[in-house]
Amino acid sequence: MNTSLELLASMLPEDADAALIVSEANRHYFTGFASDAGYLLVTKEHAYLLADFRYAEAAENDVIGAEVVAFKRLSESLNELVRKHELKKIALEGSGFTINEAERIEPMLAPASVIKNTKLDEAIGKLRIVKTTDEVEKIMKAQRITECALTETLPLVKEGVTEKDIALELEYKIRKHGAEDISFDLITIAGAKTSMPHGVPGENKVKKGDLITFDIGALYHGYHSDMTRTYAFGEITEKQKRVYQVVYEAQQLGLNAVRSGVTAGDVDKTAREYIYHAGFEGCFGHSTGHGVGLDIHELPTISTGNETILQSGMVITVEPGIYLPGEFGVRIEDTVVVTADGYINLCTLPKELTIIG
Ligand SMILES: [Mn+2]
Repeated sequence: MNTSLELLASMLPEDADAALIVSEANRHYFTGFASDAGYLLVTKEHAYLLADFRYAEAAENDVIGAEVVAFKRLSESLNELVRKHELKKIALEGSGFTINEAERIEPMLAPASVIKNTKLDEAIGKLRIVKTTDEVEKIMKAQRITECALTETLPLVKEGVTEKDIALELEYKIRKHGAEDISFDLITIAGAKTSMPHGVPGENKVKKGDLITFDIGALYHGYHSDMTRTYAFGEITEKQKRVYQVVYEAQQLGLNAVRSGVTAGDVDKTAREYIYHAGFEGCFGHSTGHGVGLDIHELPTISTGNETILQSGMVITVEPGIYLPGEFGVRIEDTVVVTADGYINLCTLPKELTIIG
């Protein structure tokens, strides 16, 4: 077994003698192997990655720390392993199995019974919440790719270009720079649409006086990056400038609050209160941030009252915003690694109000 599998084996919920994992992110996390389908069975001493014909050869090449079982009939292979290791209770990955899949898999594990609760997921969550150096490097690489792509795309943003054009150009450049995919559907929105935190790029054309929001990221070796910048296209109003300044300061204050030992809620509170006290209560309706890794949104959530204590090695975003429906919105987001006395910012593009076009 590799280190992460050994840790999981030592953290199995006390009543379980094995775990069955199905989600793509967790299979990837524990075996280093990315695939659309498969099952990972982890006992206290052994780990098996069960792959069907489509993935068996690639799995043999890439899986680290688990024995690859190329199965023809899942029920037969699973049952063989249950009997070989005399398994009695197998914890299912609650967030990975749908109810239907759990119903289907349960009889395949007989005579072992299954445990369906949140304990296994909590154990895995504890492992994944702190990133290894290798994971941080992949997120950083994804971020570098994103920054190159954005830097090359900004000069192409001209009056009359559509939001969709910008998104497509960015996606092309992100992939061209070596990402296997974009991190999520890129958000490149302009003008009044920026008041929608997750607006979808459409046929809306960029015009002078718009704010343009770029919430973008790349996927690199399974790891996501996440960054938001809001730029002014041409001259903007005093009100737009003021809102930008408040978000800019709130984001910096939020970052300043980050260090190991503080709670996630503390970081949220710092950014949120600044925005509310500046007169924008009710205009910041989402959490201040979230963890980033094999999933774009992971633990810890940087939200109101969350008492999760930040630890060195966590990778989180700090992304406050102000949204004025029908007018405009501003969000600024960095992804940072938590350290003992602060953070390392993985995002290096400037945040001072910048006029493009
Ligand atoms: Mn984000």
